Amino acid sequence: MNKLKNIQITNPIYNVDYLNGNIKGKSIIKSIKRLKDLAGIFEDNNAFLKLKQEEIIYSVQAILPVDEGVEGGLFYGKTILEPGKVGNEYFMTKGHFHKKADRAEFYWGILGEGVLLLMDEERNCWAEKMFPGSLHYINAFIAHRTINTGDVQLSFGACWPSDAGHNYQEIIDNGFSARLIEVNGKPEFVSSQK
Ligand code: S6P
Ligand code: ZN
Repeated sequence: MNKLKNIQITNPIYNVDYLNGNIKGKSIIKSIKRLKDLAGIFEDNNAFLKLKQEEIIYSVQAILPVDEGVEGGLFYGKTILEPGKVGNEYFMTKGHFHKKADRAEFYWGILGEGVLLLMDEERNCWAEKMFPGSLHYINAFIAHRTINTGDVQLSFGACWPSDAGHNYQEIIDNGFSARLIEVNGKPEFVSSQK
């Protein structure tokens, strides 16, 4: 047996804190969405305007090991979505199709409880429950949005192809065809024109 002294065992470039999903390591990017960045996505605009526009609704940490748009790489992210409502509609992410619409994605629940709202290109919606340990395969051509239905932060992880990109415009223009609102303390879907 020949000893291979030139192969070192090094520490990984990235680490994940398994208690809260926080990512640690080189060049991790962070983006924040405040209420004012979500204008037009909630149904009740009067209720929207009464809330503090600077309030942080969600933040995303992400590892982008290759440039956005490069084919063959993967991105890894963690989102924290605050609890709260605009009128009776739960706080939610903007939601998107992928720009390269044939790209899929994984989500997994880390902390809190919520709902993953999914919609196909014919605007049919369905939803999956999110909780610590839930795992969600988001197929290609499916729009995805997360909704915090709990009283504490909803944290979840995501992994998606580096060339997927984001098509937010379709959702800004037409929304999802369903909205999740609180009725008698419980989440209920209602139809949405936008
Ligand atoms: C990226 C992945 C997530 C979301 C994040 C915020 O493909 O789906 O990291 O970007 O949860 O949601 P949104 O809809 O504002 O991008
Ligand atoms: Zn996505």
